[in-house]
Amino acid sequence: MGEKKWAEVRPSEDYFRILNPDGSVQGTLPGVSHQELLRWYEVLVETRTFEAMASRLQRRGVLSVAASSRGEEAVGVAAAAALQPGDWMFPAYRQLSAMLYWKTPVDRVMAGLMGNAPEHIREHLPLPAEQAPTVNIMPYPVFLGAYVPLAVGCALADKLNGRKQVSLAFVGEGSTSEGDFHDGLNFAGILNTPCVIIVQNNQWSISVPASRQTAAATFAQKAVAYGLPHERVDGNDVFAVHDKVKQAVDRARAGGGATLIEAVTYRMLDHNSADSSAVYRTEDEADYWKTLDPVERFEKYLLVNGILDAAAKARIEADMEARLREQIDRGRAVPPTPADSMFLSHLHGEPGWSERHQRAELACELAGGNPFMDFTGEGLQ
Ligand SMILES: Cc1ncc(C[n+]2csc(CCOP(=O)(O)OP(=O)(O)O)c2C)c(N)n1
Ligand SMILES: [Mg+2]
Repeated sequence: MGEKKWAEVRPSEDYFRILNPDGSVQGTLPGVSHQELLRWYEVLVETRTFEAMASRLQRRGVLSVAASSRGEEAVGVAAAAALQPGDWMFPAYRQLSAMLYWKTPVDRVMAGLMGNAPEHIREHLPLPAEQAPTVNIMPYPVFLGAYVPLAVGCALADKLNGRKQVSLAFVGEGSTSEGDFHDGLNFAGILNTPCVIIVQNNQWSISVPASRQTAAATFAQKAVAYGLPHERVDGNDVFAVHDKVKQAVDRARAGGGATLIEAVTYRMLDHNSADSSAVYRTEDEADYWKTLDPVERFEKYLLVNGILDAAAKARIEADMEARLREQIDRGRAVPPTPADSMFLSHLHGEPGWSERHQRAELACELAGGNPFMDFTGEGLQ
């Protein structure tokens, strides 16, 4: 790409904010107890620490790929905290903080990152019912945007069955260019489904900046075309995110239908460990966003208001590393999922030609061959 880099067009700051970057407050704080705020803080530290550890493990070859939500962690935790037990959550790969808020076990997360199948993980890391997350957390599909119609359909099922549950989905701003996003929002509007869709606008979709993703001034305004209410919040402000998501969740639960919320934030690191953002974006951009760091901002607030002190902060950080190491080791101890389990768990009936072909390819690879170069086609007959 040489000298050519996309220039990030800094997003308009015409959004809802409560917590300023210096830790001071403007407007009214949502009513959240100090104990709950400390829980948010612990989840933020847990997310940041785990992702840093996972990144180190990726460099050592333990994980083949690792993605980070650094700089975006406030969106997940503050939105997830607006849910109630029994609700549904549809996260993508950058909402670890939302999953950890509802106590997704880290050993299972780790075993998943190692490439293990869910049913294999469940077998090797059993979870007593009383320790399971009380919010229903869906595994994320790799195909972007798919969570939106899934969440809308889930919300429709709850509505038709008279259940007072809400579905919360997260989608990256790049994924709003997928048809699924629009199909889902259209149904959400027409069918008045109890769901909240959050566009986590981190300014980048791998190497494509948000300004090249849409000609619309904001992602929030896309809701207008579907007849849905919308909000645009500072995604690096836990209070702003929580306030607006809570209102939307409460309205959905009361029969008021869906809401689209754009959370404006920034992907501080590479897209994932297979990417190098230095090729396509500039350092001064990252320097600017560093001044808006969501965790440091919230920490300042907690320290200044005496909710957290230096000793408690040090203790939380120290305990976190030790606790996570133990859980990561448990996840790593899960033996690899037998490769042919993909045929056993997900395919049914008599094997057709493509399954026979794939089984033969796998056998070739397991025997040390290269299925693309060495495969002669046995198994196809
Ligand atoms: C349907 C589909 N197209 C392309 C991809 C490849 N892909 C994976 S992540 C990504 C970028 C997504 O950007 P965004 O939605 O903004 O989410 P972010 O990574 O910034 O959190 C792409 C194109 C995919 N997984 N699914
Ligand atoms: Mg993005």
